[in-house]
Amino acid sequence: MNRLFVALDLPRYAKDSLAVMQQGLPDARWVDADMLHLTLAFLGEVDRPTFIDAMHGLARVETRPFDLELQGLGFFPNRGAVRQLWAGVRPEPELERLQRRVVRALADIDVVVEKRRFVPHVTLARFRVPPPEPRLQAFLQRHSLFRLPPFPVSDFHLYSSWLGAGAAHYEIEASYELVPGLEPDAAARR
Ligand code: 2AM
Repeated sequence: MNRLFVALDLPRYAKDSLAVMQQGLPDARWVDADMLHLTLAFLGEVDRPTFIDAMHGLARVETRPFDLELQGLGFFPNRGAVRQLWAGVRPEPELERLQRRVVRALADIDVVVEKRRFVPHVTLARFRVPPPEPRLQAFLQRHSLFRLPPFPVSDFHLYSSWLGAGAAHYEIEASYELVPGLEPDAAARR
């Protein structure tokens, strides 16, 4: 069995800029800078034939390259004890379209991913014990203006995830180019 997910990788400067923020919250399990990514779909544990089907199915996803801008911070859940801290994304229709097509391509091979609304984010830290409220507020205030220059997204990846004793380790299994020059109207119909 393989634990799989589909995600965007981030350029080096974005990972490095996010890593600068990864301090100042007690009991945070910070995601290793090299592992930072934006998840489009989580497949979970799948068997080998499904893995192969997913690899081929994702190759049929067609969307145009786009620019992505990371901005703002948020938490999951947004009410109650904080479990996850993340960097947000400026709304980008092409990203939403890509995510829908990835989910559809997976549905075509009978892989059903979570039905929850897509909230694009880059997880920075997870918490077993939520940080004290004043520390959280101080952290938010310090980074209230967080925003990175946009960067081009020209591909997405199928990742496998290895949960060891320490932090999770992710590996790219397959990569898929986004296709420039797709007619906006034709793209919108799909
Ligand atoms: P995250 O982006 O919110 O951290 C590998 O675990 C990736 O798949 C992580 O980026 C994680 O989300 C995402 N993911 C989505 N749903 C998940 C789930 N139910 N269990 C574990 N990871 C999930």
